[in-house]
Amino acid sequence: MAMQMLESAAVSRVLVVDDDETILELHARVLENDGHEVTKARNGAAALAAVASRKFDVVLADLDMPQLNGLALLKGIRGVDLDVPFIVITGAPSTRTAIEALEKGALRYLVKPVQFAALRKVVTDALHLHQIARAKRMALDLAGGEARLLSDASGLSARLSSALASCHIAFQPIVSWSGRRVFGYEALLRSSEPSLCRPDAILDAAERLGRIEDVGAAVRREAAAAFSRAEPDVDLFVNLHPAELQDETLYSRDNPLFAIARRVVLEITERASLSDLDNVRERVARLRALGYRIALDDLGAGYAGLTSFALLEPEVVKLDMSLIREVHTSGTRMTLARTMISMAKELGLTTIAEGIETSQERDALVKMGCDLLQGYLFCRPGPLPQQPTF
Ligand code: G
Ligand code: MN
Repeated sequence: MAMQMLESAAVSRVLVVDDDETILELHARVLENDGHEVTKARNGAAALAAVASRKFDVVLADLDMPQLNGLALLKGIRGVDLDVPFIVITGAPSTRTAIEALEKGALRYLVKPVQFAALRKVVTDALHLHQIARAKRMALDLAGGEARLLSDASGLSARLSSALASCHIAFQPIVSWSGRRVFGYEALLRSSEPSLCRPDAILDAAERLGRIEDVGAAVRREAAAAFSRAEPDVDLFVNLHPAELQDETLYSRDNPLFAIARRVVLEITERASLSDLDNVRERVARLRALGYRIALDDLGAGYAGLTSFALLEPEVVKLDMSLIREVHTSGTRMTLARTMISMAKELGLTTIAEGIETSQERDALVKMGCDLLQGYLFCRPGPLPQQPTF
């Protein structure tokens, strides 16, 4: 997208969608008289086809249409264009769907019969806002904030669906240093959707959309399928977002991980709060009864206090890589890591140190009594089978 294109709002292409032929012609005529280039679509499917073949500056769509209604159309359009302003026209202004359309990313809604002056003003305003949206995107592009490039809920939702459809699992070995062998693998979510390829971006989107359960289901499905290529005696470590504890399918025998539950350690991060979830202890007990073990992930990087220990009673703790980095030269980190490792041992917990990048970090941790190690020094996350270097 060239910068010059931003400055000229001269040629404006408007897509008008309505199943009512009379209104369609009327609205198109009004906008054409204002100099806009208008494309007419008589239903949602025709509108989607139009959007797929060319760019528009504004979409004006009826909300109540048979088959593909205005809301579904908005969602479809966000799959190909994240920024085009979408204006809905409704015959029933107070309906839930009109409000929902705004929540999903529609810019405005107009009530039938639409006053021509109002129609012309809304479209002109939308054209200006479209220029701003495009400029913002370029600015964000320059700044490199990929997660923020996603705009409204419909755009984000379309990208999340695409990310989950194209997701796969990368496996990173957790090694036993004394045994020079693989102890287990952490399953890490990856996706080929460019705007959402890192797990934190995917989770951020899923949190905003209330779709954490979709992410969990995809991870379990892909991890269980790919783990069949692992050695028979190693464990599988799977990250679990705390909100997934509310998802009944997690406890089901249809959970793809259920068949290997005794080999599965569910990692729950200390970074997210457990306090707004109900019955955490009871839910964790149900998971244990099914054979799963629990690891407290990112220890040392999340909430202070002992709530997570109290609620989860983990079998395993994973020291966050912020503590591991340069642990051999930083007196503070060394003291903290040593304390955590030896206290965990006293409590009968298994400790894993993650994010190890250098042999000095490795040697310092081994000396402190931590035998289970994970990090780029041994192996990058990737497809199975994996061959760490010792
Ligand atoms: O929060 P959690 O511990 O699940 O995150 C693990 C993440 O850390 C993964 O995305 C993985 O790719 C990354 N990772 C694994 N090993 C290393 C490492 O040695 N150094 C760094 N910087 N990142 C790592
Ligand atoms: Mn983890």
